Amino acid sequence: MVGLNVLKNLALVSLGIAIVCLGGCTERPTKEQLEVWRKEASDRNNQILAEQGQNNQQSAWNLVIEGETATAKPVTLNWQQIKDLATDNIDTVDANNITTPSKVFKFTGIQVITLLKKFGNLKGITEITFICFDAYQVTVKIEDLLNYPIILAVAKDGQPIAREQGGPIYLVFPYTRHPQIRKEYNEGMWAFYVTHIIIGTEKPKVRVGKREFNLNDLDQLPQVTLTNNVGYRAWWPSGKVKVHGVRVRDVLSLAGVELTPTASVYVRGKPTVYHKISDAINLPAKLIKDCDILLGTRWGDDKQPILAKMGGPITLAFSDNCQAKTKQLKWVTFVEELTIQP
Ligand SMILES: Nc1nc2c(c(=O)[nH]1)N[C@H]1C(S)=C(S)[C@@H](COP(=O)(O)O)O[C@H]1N2
Ligand SMILES: [Mo]
Repeated sequence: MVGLNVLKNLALVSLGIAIVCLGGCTERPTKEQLEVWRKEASDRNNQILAEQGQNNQQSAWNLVIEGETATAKPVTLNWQQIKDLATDNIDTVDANNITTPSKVFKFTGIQVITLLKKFGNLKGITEITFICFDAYQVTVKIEDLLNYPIILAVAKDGQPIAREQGGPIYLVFPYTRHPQIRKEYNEGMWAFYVTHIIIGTEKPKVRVGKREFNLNDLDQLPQVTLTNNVGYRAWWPSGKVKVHGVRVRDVLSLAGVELTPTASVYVRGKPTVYHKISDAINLPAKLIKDCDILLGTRWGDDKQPILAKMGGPITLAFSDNCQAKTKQLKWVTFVEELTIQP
């Protein structure tokens, strides 16, 4: 899976080169230019491979617990702390084991409800969202976490869980003992490489340099609505939806940032993948100037908050007015910060 991502990214790098010249180039690139591009692609490739190496280190894995009612600061558990808490066992089939679907494994991990009670406050909360390394996310009802031993597993039959089997932290549902939960939680809910647990939905907040803006601050800026298909897989209704929010351009002005023509803005969301150079969403100054790129804060006709199960409270959204230029870019979930690259 990770290997495939690398290939996809590499493919995009070379595609990028091709696309640049399809419509726009009047002259063919020089040999020197081609060599520069080749070197850029190769450097980037090496960087991606180095990062993959780091990410595969189970001992470097953290689990963050935060949200609406989490303790004042997010809790970050390191691998040792996670292992010390992993004392719950459940015997179940593995929904993603296609070759031997009825084989029962012993999964060892931490019951989610135990973690939540220890590090959070569940008052008024109905849902918990799990964010994965690759920006995949799933949401589970508190009620079900209370009724069934749903665990974050770190071992399978006594062995660490391999990355391609969902490790190092894999969300496991007790299918064998409670087959009825299959209906609500299918194999797609078995989240691989979990990195964050979000209790309810956080309050909207975005940092730009030393400034931090809350929803009230963002609401002072011109409000924009776009109607579009959502650029990622999560709970959203299918088809076109309204996303309301503010332009990245206006948020930068509010922070007093003036972009030079060669600058770009890196949109940092919670999922780890957006912190990796290979998948980081980096918006060139020209794109920010020419296109409506939004920090979405509400959605739908009645301007509902964007819940965690939808990647909220703040999500990056591209308007159709720049479709050709932004088609390759992913919407970013759980946006927390804009950083400027001069
Ligand atoms: N982190 C992460 N977990 C995930 C997914 C994913 O893309 N990322 N896909 C889900 C889905 S839809 C299924 S069917 C199973 C198996 O996904 P795979 O076929 O992409 O391996 O994992 C689930 N868990
Ligand atoms: Mo799936």
